[in-house]
Amino acid sequence: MQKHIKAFKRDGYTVFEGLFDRQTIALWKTIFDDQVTRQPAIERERQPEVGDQVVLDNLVEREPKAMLPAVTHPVILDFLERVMGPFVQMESLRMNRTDSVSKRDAEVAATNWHRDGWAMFVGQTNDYLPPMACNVLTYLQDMTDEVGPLRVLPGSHRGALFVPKENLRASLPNERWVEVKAGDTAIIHSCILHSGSPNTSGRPRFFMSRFYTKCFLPTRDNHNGPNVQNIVAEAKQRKDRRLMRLFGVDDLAGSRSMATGGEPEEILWKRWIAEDRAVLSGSA
Ligand SMILES: O=C(O)CCC(=O)C(=O)O
Repeated sequence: MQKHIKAFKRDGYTVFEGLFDRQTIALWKTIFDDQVTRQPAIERERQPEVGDQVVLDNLVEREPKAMLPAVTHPVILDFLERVMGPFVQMESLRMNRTDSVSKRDAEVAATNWHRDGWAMFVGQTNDYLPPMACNVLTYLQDMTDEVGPLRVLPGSHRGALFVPKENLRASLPNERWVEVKAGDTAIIHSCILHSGSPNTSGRPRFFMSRFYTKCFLPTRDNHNGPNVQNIVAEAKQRKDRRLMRLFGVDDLAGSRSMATGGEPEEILWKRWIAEDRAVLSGSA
């Protein structure tokens, strides 16, 4: 864990290898194919030069049994609590399918350099600041050059690096390609500059994104549906604060946010994480 935290603070991202197995990946693809026939996809502009995208959201509500484990994986949550404190909420769970384009049509190197939501304080300091949000990206196929790897600018979560409009689809000096295998999971600080790459593999390019924010921020996924509310009700019964918080229920967020006068945040975070664990095991 320590090596991931070090890499994340230094580079703005880290990769956990082999977090999800081939069977799970196959299940997610089946769910995508099924859900795409049942729910309207999020509207995306056509992008013939990088491949059209279909994006599905609200997937925990739609497929709770299969999707909850994708969101609650303990390695992911343990890591996020270390870098965000025990304030981790699932803001949205999205699956994305990008069509393949011919190499001739793929006129750009990058799909779009950007920072993710809640990229606060960029340009104000060169120091590392804890994220308000993290994007957890699991790719559903090996990310070869043809499939179109995730590109990142390591270190751009600190400092004042901005990409001029004319370069938003260019290959940039200092970019790094995150070459992961199916089931590997990249966790990125929402302030890091990153982009996908066009898919020229001849097959669809799939990834799952879970966007986690501090639990007092608004969400794009709707957590008020019956399935998510059942998860919350069961979590309340078990006093599983971490699970309740994932869907925005945290009675302690207010008082904890006001307790930072006496000790550095990270020390308080460790204590609160231990408190939450003790409450959970005490309720067994
Ligand atoms: O397509 C990718 O690999 C990157 C996805 C991305 O940029 C995002 O989810 O914000």
